[in-house]
Amino acid sequence: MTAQPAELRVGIIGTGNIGTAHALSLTREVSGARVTCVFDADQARATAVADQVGACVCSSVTALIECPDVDAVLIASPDDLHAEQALACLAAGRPTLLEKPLAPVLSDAEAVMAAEVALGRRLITLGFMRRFDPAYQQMKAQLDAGAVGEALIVRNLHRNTAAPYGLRSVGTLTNSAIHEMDINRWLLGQDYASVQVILPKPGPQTPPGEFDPLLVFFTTTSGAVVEIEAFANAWFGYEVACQVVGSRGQLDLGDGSLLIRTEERRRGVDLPELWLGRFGDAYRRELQAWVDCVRGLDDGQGAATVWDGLAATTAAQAAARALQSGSPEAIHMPKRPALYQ
Ligand code: ISE
Repeated sequence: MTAQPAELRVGIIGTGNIGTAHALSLTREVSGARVTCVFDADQARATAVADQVGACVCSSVTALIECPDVDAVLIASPDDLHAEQALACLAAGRPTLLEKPLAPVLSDAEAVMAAEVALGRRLITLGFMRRFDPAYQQMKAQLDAGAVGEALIVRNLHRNTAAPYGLRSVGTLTNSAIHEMDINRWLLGQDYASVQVILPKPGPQTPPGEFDPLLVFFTTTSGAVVEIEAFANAWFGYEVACQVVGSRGQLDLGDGSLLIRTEERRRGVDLPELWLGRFGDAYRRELQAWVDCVRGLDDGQGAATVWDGLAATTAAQAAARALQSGSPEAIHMPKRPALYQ
């Protein structure tokens, strides 16, 4: 019987909602790994998580990345810190699971990709966890098998109960709808060619000068249209749905159990308040796949790479331009480096 590789010692940067969820999942659900160090700018929050999982608290991001008791790093910090922390992990040669987005700003995303290409090996996995959601995986399998013919239209719905982290309109694109920008590339196996943003009537919770909900329309390189309703302050529950209209049929993914969704009247089951309710299994499967890959037990196929992160940020930035300009914006992807073929 071949010897199992040593248990993976994981350091976690960021102990907010998702960082805490990952720490508990790695400790209680995922095999082959344990959390040895955590860091958060809020030391009290870091200490509370460390106490729950039996880890130490590092005094800085650098101390965690360089800690001799850390083999791999999970970055769950605020979006605008992702690029610099990913660069530090690459410099230290640390395998890294980086929560989405790669970076809100395209130049930062490009800098991370340039550093990983220069290193000559893929160390970073992007945390686009919907790729591990069984329902999305079934939808992709049906599409790949031609069950509904060629995809013509994809309609996505992504509602939050309240704007996470106080996101404003552009943040809804670079932090929230970026899930749809990745998962639709993955579902269809295509890149985007253009994007346009339509502004519906703002909802009652929309801050002055902001736009919520947003309707985002991408065209793909094959001419399919990908529509995203991104509603950050929906207040009637967290919900993600996806409908593919094909040349010979239709696929529907979603909770599907609610027929009336207003706060006064509900039929079916209550919707979760947060994404952890809908995608808890996807996050756990994503973590297990990452741990198995870093330990050499899995080839990591299917997980999002830095290239996927760059493609999503490219799409989000083009959508942000379209939001500002009110006109369609072309999308041009750079040449795909051999490291990501
Ligand atoms: C959050 O950061 C997530 O990743 C959730 O999956 C998403 O639904 C939410 O809109 C984001 O803000």
